[in-house]
Amino acid sequence: MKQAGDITLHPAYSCWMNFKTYQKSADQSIKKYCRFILTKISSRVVNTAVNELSAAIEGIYHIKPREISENHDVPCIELSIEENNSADSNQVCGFTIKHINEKTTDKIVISGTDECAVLYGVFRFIFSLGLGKSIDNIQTEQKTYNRLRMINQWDNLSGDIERGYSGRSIFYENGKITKNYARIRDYARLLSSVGINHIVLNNVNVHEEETKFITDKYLPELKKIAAVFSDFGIRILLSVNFAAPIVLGRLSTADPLDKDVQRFWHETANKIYSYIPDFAGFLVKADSESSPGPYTYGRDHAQGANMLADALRPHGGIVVWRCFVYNCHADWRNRKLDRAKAAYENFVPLDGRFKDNVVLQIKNGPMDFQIREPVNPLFGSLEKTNQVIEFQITQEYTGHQIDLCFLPSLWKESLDFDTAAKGKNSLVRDVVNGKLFHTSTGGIAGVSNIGDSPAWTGNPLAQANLFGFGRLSWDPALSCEDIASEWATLTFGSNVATVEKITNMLLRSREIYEDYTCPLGIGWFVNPDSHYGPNVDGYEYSHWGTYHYADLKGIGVDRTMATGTGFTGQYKNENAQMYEHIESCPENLLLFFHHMPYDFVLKSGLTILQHIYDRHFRGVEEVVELQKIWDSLQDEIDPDIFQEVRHRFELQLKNAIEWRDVVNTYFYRKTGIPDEKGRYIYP
Ligand code: GCV
Repeated sequence: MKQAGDITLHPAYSCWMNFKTYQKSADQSIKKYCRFILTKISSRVVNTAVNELSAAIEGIYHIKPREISENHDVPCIELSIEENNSADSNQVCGFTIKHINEKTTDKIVISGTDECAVLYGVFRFIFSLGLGKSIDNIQTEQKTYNRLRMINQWDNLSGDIERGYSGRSIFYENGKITKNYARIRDYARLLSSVGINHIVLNNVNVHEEETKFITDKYLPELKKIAAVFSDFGIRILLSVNFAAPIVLGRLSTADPLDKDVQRFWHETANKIYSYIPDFAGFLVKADSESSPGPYTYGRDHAQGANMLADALRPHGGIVVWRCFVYNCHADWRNRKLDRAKAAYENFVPLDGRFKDNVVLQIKNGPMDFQIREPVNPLFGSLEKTNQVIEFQITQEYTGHQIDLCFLPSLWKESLDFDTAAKGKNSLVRDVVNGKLFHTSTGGIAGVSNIGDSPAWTGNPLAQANLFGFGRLSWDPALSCEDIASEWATLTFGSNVATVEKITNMLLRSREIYEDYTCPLGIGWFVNPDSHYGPNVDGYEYSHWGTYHYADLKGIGVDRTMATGTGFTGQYKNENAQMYEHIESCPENLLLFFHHMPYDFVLKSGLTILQHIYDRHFRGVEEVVELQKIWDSLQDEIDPDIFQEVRHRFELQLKNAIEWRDVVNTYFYRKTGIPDEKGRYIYP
């Protein structure tokens, strides 16, 4: 029974599945099928599907459907597994929704390749009601693009979330695993509704106590959480500490070639599977930002990952091994050093050496989740290695869920990038799903943006990023427009003008954020540690020089083969040439690849300096516009959500003004070059 003050009553809690909103959109032509749910399958996930369907029908049409297992020739919704495919474990997960109307039969059939696919089909059907589809246009056939559609929680046992901006962890509290199963269940439901099928439950930075997650001390509790996710077709992984054999006090080494170390991991895997039979595997951050790894023992990352893979193999588990490995920063004394080159240099030599149950997890860009980066050149360069692309849903460098920043715009750019690895149309999305190089598995991973805030994501509009991540991981060919408008309709109802306004705000937001922060691909103007707000020279790794090399005359990093770090050479021919030359380098990445004089004239006819000034002014003006559009929606949006978002826009405007002032003043002081419009400092 829900009580007043119950967080589940908060208007933003149900996210894109608010059936009160759906009531207004749902088409009446479907109602007659909703009295009966016919299914002959009995499984936990299909039970979930039946329950979800019943709850939706009740919430939308106020009908309590009856579950039947025999066909009584009454209009109904039937759930089934497609017969030919159910035994084929390599079958790509997919579902169809059909309307069958012949002789005595008039029903909607939702059939899937397996039980999880049935659940996805049911959620899609429920979305269709929220989108106002009628019986005439409800039919669809969908197959997922990616086997791995994975969320990474950066939650710590303390209840803190690394780079979390939505409150505390829903999984951990004060050094304990919570028993917050109802909330965790609601999260599982949200994730499953957009097609997520894996979740890593703890931070990739594994601290001492979390290292014990793989022991009897924590496995009984983790097993319960795994069971909640399992009901929604989601398998769990754990981040593990490569040095666990030492930290747990069993051995004096973590050397992957040591027999005792290998035995330790085999025994550990056996133990984990005895608790959690559908455990999916390990996520590992090794030799990165103080995490231990195989380099300590003179071994390489293939040896490290394969040792863990061998331990998991008997149980069908995988090792997801991160490529975020670097050991240098910007250095004014040696400008040939380049952190951007590190992932490629560490991993390309190992291509072909990873076991087939190892998947490399590669950040979308070569640096670290900046507002604009080129695609990581590892994509297209690893031909014999399973890969997933890692995105950050949480807004570490993109506004902390205070500022509006619709990230599918950024992710699409990476997924649609043509690596040219096998000629034209060698898209990143086909590299990671395994199609291009015929690798056995792959997909998309995203660092979660949720916490215990009533709206899950702090800013209710940041829910669009979680939704968009799920939708893209299911189908990366979807357009940002479709994702944004679908989310807006499901969340706020089908009023066309409202949906258009919100869709528009979302689609513009990434560029607006870029305008008032770091234009032209330069990045790294942020405050140290927090990574929010401007501090042009302040990034924490600026001991030997800033990442932007701004001096009296110019700004940017020369990453060319001819005179710079040589990073451009990590791309395949056409792309290497495109980035190498100033004329062909996309302007929005110009300063990522080239050190340029401030008075260089861009295609717009403006100098770089003028462009930086103008964009910072424009960014602020655009935030004011976003505010106005939001204000115009006051009568359309739930008052609590409206005020919450309104408050965030006030903070965003403050932030944008600060960015404009700090950045423009910095360059004014630095360059002393007069601005043509006399606009160094605004009134
Ligand atoms: C989990 C960046 C972040 C760190 C994060 C790291 C990573 O450096 O600032 O908080 O650590 O990326 O992705 O491992």
